[in-house]
Amino acid sequence: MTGGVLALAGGVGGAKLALGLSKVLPADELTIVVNTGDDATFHGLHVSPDLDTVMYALAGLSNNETGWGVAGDTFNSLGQLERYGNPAWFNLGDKDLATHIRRTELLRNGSTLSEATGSLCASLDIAIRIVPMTDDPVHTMVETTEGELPFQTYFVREQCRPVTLAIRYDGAERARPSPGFLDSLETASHLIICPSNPFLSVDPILAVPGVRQRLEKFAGRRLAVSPIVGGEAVRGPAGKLMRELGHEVSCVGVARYYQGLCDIFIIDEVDEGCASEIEALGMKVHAAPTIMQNDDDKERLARLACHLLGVPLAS
Ligand code: FO1
Repeated sequence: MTGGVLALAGGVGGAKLALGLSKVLPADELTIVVNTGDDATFHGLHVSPDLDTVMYALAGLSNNETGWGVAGDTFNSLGQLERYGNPAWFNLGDKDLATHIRRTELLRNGSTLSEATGSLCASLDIAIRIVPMTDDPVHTMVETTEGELPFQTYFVREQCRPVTLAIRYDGAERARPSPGFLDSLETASHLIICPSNPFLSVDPILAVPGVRQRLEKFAGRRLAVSPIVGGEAVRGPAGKLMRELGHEVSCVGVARYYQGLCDIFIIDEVDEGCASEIEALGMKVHAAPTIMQNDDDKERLARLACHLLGVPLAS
């Protein structure tokens, strides 16, 4: 028994390692804290894409081709909504819509986002604690050469095409960490930063007041996995964004960003040559295969992360 593992996740890469961790750790030893800066309202419904991506992964419902949404979903409701004149560029499937209807109903009836998430997870038989970074509204806004865009507009409707000038997290300054996050910050003995986009998925979590300072002073060991492999993002716009924001697109660039938050950094085996540069930043480096194509890959990387941290695994 340890104080448990606190994992920070967002997006598809984060959900993959979160699934691996859920397979190798006892359920009461893992809390997954998820980015909510990507949350948006579509058709009057509260959509929490990163929470759902993690939730569907742990429930075995994930669409493995896209990484988001529900496997085998249909899009009849979206087609009908489009006929009524609603924008349909954000692909919400029929089963996925049920999640957003239920979440919105719970929120309207007074539940917090943490409570709504707990209720959805219980219905999907997920024993692991999945919590939003905050119950307060935070919206990632992308300042581009074409004006400031809400995250999903930039990411999905515009396909990350406009040049990014800056990112801000609207509402973050007034947000408080969710109760589950606060509890884990106080009790966890190990921290894992999943291979999520540092700017779009991890930074909004760090922007919640007090979080960065607590993680800088975190008593236990801290490990991060690079989402950049061979100078490119494993998926998504991390590489393009990093370049546009003036960061070096490499695992070294990510390590620099996590300096002071991370003691052990896992880089992909193809980046082994970068190890000494990262070690000079004060981190121990471990090179290993990090591309997670199937469940075995996810479990293997999770085992490695726990082994490097000295976390006992579920027997
Ligand atoms: N990402 C896309 O690229 N296109 C989509 O149409 C899309 C729909 C979607 C629906 C539900 C959901 O939970 C996620 C969805 N995503 C889609 C992913 C979403 O944009 C995430 O915020 C990103 O993966 C970043 O983490």
